[in-house]
Amino acid sequence: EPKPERSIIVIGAASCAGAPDPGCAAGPDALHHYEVFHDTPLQRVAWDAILRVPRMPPQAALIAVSALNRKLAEKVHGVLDEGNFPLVVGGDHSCAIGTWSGAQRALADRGALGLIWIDAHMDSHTFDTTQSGQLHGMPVASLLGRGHAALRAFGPPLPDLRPGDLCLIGVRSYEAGEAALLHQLGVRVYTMDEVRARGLRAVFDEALARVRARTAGFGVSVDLDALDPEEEPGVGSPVPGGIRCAELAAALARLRGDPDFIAMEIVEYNPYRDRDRATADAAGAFVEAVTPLASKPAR
Ligand code: EXY
Ligand code: MN
Ligand code: MN
Ligand code: MN
Repeated sequence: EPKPERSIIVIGAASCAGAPDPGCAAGPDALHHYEVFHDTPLQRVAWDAILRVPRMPPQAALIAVSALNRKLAEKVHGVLDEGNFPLVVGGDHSCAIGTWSGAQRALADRGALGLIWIDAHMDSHTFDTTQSGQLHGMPVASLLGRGHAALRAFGPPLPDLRPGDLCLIGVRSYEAGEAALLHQLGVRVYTMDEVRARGLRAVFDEALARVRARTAGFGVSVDLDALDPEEEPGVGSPVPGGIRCAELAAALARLRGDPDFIAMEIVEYNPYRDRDRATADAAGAFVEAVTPLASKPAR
């Protein structure tokens, strides 16, 4: 008989330890308060990690973020092993190390993980190239195996994310060091200029083909600062220009129910910078886009 519909299990990662701006630690609570996700059989809020200490010195942040990501990886792995769909809600983007390590661990014996990373930034700094020292600028380098040892030092060694299984979409703010790393590794970066020239749909379809080609499953990491801060200002690191919410929601809706689409992440929501809940509404549109239609909650 048909497989039972997967439940979306919302996992809060309320941490700002990887970012200069503490506002995003309130992200999960605010989105839950705004009823962006619903307590229905298809959407359950399962776990909320709190790490609300802003502006830690780098060494302390490293320890704190690594501890949070260890728990987050276990949580994501468990949700996938139950046959459900983890939706991680940040918090700053350093939580991605936990989210996608957990996904890799769940896939381990079946194959590699593919990842589409939607972001105004590259998040690909190492400790050698970063200028800010902020950990939310490093998760991609870490997942590619170039991160600080302390960020990956949990559980049995994981395979690195393979450069050919990763695509970035929406990039319009980065530094030379991280661009050089992605270029050297051959990671496909679809800049915001390319998205504007070709349209998000064409870029998204091409990225999908890439992250599916040689993997056992793939995920999507949505940094809300990929959107246009004119429309959705509620993020920690806004950059002018950006992806239109409706276009991204339409792209995500095409993934609904796709068995190879195994997890999603929505991060960097800063409620204190939001205006008329526009950014919270965008996050809600992305959650709805991937939520199975059966028993859709009445809004
Ligand atoms: N590239 C800059 C840095 O490394 O500090 C800005 C990083 C912003 C990261 C946000 C989560 O995308
Ligand atoms: Mn990011
Ligand atoms: Mn397992
Ligand atoms: Mn970003």
